[in-house]
Amino acid sequence: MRRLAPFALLLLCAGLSSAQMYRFSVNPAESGIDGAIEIALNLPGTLIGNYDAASNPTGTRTKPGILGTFGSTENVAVPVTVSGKVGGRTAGSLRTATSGTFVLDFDPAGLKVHALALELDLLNGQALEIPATLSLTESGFRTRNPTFTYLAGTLPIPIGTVVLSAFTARMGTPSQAGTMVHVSGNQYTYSIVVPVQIEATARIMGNEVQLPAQPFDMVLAGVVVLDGANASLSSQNTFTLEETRHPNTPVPPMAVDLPTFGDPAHVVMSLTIETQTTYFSGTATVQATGVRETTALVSAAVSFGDLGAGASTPGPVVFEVRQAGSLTVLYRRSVQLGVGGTGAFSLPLGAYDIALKHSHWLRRTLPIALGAAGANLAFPIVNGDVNGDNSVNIADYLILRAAFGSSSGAANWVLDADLDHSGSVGTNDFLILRRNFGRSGDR
Ligand SMILES: [Ca+2]
Ligand SMILES: [Ca+2]
Repeated sequence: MRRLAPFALLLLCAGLSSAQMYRFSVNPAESGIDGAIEIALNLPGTLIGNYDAASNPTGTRTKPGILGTFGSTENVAVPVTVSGKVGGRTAGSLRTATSGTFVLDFDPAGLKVHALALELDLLNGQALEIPATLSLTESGFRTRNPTFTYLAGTLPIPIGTVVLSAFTARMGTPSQAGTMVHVSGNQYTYSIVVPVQIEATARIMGNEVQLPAQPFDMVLAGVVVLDGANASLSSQNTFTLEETRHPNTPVPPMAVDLPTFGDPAHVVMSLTIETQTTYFSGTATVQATGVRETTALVSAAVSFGDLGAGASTPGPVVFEVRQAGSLTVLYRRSVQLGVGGTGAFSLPLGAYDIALKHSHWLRRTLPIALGAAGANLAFPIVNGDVNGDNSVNIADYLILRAAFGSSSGAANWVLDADLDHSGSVGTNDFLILRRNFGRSGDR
């Protein structure tokens, strides 16, 4: 067996050396979205006059109800609901240029492609004005400075347009492998699904509102030419996203002027995004050029602390590749470890911190300076973090205690309380937790 080892290693290297990693830059002149976006929102909350006895004594005051007294310093919050739509569903109403970068790792021999990083500015630095209609539903209230009575009902908020000031797609979790098909020469067709978070910031009447991130499976599919040091890639696909979420995210207080018969009433709204329905549809076109990265192999040996002797290797595990000395994640590599907890992945040469946090083990973060010769990393990881918050403490103990004696299928079974992967939660799991009690993982 020993004599086979160098040969096996050679095969491993041969297999991996066919990987070709390119960093692509999107050409905004030829890339963009042609489609439509509509964000429908329902935001319950309150409004209150901007009066302040000390700093704004002549400000607007508010009080719920249309009858009764209104003291000379009274300023009472009024329950309201703001609802409406930003944008619309007319095809072609959204036309944007896209810029950004992404890294793809091609394996022309295995006909597989992985996405390592993706960061797109879907507006290419331009703010986008989108028509918006918002209305305010209330059950009757009065104002002073100016004096006005709003009868129960719905009134339009004079908002005009919303400015989409940021609209980005950023890769989150690692992508599954995509596919490649050889066409001719160094030309391939390819297709890969990249899980991204879409983030949007809207400026509504001068107030910046960060909308809750929307997960989206972005498809890159088209033709790629891998030409040694350089690559060129095209992608075109149609997509439709329609999803309703209930983020219950509070919005920072917004100053709004409400119409009266005379001067407007100056109020501050405190709202929560209760319901957000996003419709995003169209054709996305990407033209990008790539520069080949010089890569080397990172070999990792993960020792899962206190894993039972008969248990199989957990995984796949996700290595977070961070900028050296920072928490900024550059890549996430999902690796199915072999027997004994070893695995390998390629990275561009450079300095990084590599972090591993797997289920109920604590995070371990190791610095590497990756040169052409590659690097070997040993990850001994500490067991006992039942709830996955990167510390072993009383919270983990309480979950383990509630699951004590259970096995898979039982009502009180908790998978991550089975610290030794024996199939049940028992004394040995308790001893592991006790031994590591009080420990925390790396950042
Ligand atoms: Ca914990
Ligand atoms: Ca167990």
